[in-house]
Amino acid sequence: MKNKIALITGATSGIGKASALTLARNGYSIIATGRRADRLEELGQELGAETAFLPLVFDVRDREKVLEILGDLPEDWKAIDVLINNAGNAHGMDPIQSGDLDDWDAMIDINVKGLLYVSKAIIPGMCDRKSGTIINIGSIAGKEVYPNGNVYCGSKHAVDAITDGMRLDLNPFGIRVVGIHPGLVETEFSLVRFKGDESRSEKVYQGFEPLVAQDIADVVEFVVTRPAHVTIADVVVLPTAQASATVVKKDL
Ligand code: NDP
Ligand code: 8X3
Repeated sequence: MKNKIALITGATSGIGKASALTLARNGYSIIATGRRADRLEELGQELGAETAFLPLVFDVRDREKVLEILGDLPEDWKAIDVLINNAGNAHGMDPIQSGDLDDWDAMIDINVKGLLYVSKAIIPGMCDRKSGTIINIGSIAGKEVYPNGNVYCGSKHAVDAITDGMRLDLNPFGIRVVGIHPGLVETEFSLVRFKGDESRSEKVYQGFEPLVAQDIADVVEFVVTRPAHVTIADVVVLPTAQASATVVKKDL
């Protein structure tokens, strides 16, 4: 039988990469995207020869490129069963009065508009086939707002609302739409947020046991292995030390 196909955006690190490796272990053929071609090549090597692998290098902000590349997939790769809209990051963590416009553009353009461009390219095929699973990676920042989180939280609240909207509109087509909303996961996320400042990013995860990318990939695995009549619609996943976006029990 032909393998199912999963497309994972932002598979060059963190949650996306762990999800790609996990779905490959579940027999999926993998389309992995990101801007760093060398990282996608490494992922291909980790996946090994037994996994069919299609790496695609593009920036999700580039609307024309997204539509061109995803609109022209090789014939064998067109029937995508699982789309994981994962590419995203926070940029900066400043109060609203001194926030950087470039950071705001990046978060809205990547986390919200990028997710929409990719979805626009993939959803019509799922509608034609009347099947598919879309997993949008939101955040606890899409359920709550925390000080200095302003625009990142706004972008993830948008992801939460768009996920609910997709579920409503795609209901006639039997497409499953899932929101996964992690709390603190130790990945490259904080390094990006703090623009490569390792001492600042490491502090985010000190004094408690954060989630790791595989914890979220495990949820992805659970979601896609449910029978077709089951949609895990909305999941918040927190480290046990975290009770909310702002309450984290730290032993420092
Ligand atoms: P990482 O920084 O480790 O991974 C981010 C991924 O997104 C990378 O593969 C990166 O690829 C990709 N990406 C970023 N910008 C772009 C872009 N413009 N175009 C294409 N790809 C892009 O972080 P995480 O794994 O933690 O983040 C994954 C998702 O999880 C994000 O949406 C994030 O908001 C969310 N999240 C993370 C949490 C955390 O605490 N870590 C908690 C809650 C949600 P490349 O740089 O190669 O383009
Ligand atoms: C990432 C988790 O708490 O840094 O979305 O916003 S948090």
